Amino acid sequence: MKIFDKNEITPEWLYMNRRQFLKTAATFGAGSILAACAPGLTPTPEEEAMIVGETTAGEDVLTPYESITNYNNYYEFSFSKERVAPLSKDFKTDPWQVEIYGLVNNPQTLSMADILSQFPQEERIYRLRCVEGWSMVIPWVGFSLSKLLDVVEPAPEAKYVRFETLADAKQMPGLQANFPWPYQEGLRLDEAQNKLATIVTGLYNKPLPPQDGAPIRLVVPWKYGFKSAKSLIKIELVAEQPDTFWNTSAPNEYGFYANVNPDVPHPRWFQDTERRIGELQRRPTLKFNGYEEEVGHLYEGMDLKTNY
Ligand SMILES: Nc1nc2c(c(=O)[nH]1)N[C@H]1C(S)=C(S)[C@@H](COP(=O)(O)O)O[C@H]1N2
Ligand SMILES: [Mo]
Repeated sequence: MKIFDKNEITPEWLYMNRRQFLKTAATFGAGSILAACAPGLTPTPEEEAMIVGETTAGEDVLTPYESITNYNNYYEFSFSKERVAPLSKDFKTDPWQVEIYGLVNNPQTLSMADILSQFPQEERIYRLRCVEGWSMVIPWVGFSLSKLLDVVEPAPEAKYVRFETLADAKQMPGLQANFPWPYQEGLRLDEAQNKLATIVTGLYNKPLPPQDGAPIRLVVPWKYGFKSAKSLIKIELVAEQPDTFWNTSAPNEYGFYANVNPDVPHPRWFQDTERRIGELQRRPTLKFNGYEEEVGHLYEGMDLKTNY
């Protein structure tokens, strides 16, 4: 499967010394650096060891592949993070189609081959902050959701985007639990059009493994991890704020916006600090997960305590 195109390397990369890049990306995360991707730009095991060795609290370093792929929230498979990888290893991701429809002028049903050939894929290193209080730094491969929205041309009445993910009881033992399946998420249209909202197809320069949402998922780096819906099958443009899985399951605990916010505690735990996977000490949680510069304007004038 072709996921990368050598021609997609962004120019900054070409001039940046490889080690310097890895360090910079590791230190600043990537609101600032949308790292382009090319074969060979993923750290070698040796380089990875080096980066991990440089970890000091407060810095961002890439979370190892092993941790990203063995500590997963994916309730369709299991509620236990360690059980998701083994239970999903035979998950069938081919053939796969994503339907993009609703209040649009040009609806599309795209296969993975269509998506990979029509949208240039790039590496994007983002922090992922789960509402449970842990975080990772993940080198995703993907492209801005806005590119997909441009193709379908949202109609003027479209105000929100609804994301629906696969619910296949034959493959997903977790569906036996009494929850409002399928897993659904939503974004306001302008949030969905922000360039940080990413459609992800890969991880560490490899196709996305099942436990991380193969073959295609959403990643919204400034919101709690549950907004980043895995294994997408439908993207619908709608007029009203859509129901979401968590909002329906526990409305007082999970709001629609779910922006990372150290000042708004979850009813059952604080949100002002987090534990970066691989580190022992907690670190302060940053507003909008550190991406305020890129997304803060979307919420001007809104009370973020009531719109949690
Ligand atoms: N379909 C689906 N998507 C999902 C979830 C899920 O249970 N089902 N869990 C969410 C939560 S709570 C988090 S923290 C992230 C975890 O992504 P990761 O396992 O790739 O780190 O996926 C999100 N996307
Ligand atoms: Mo989460």
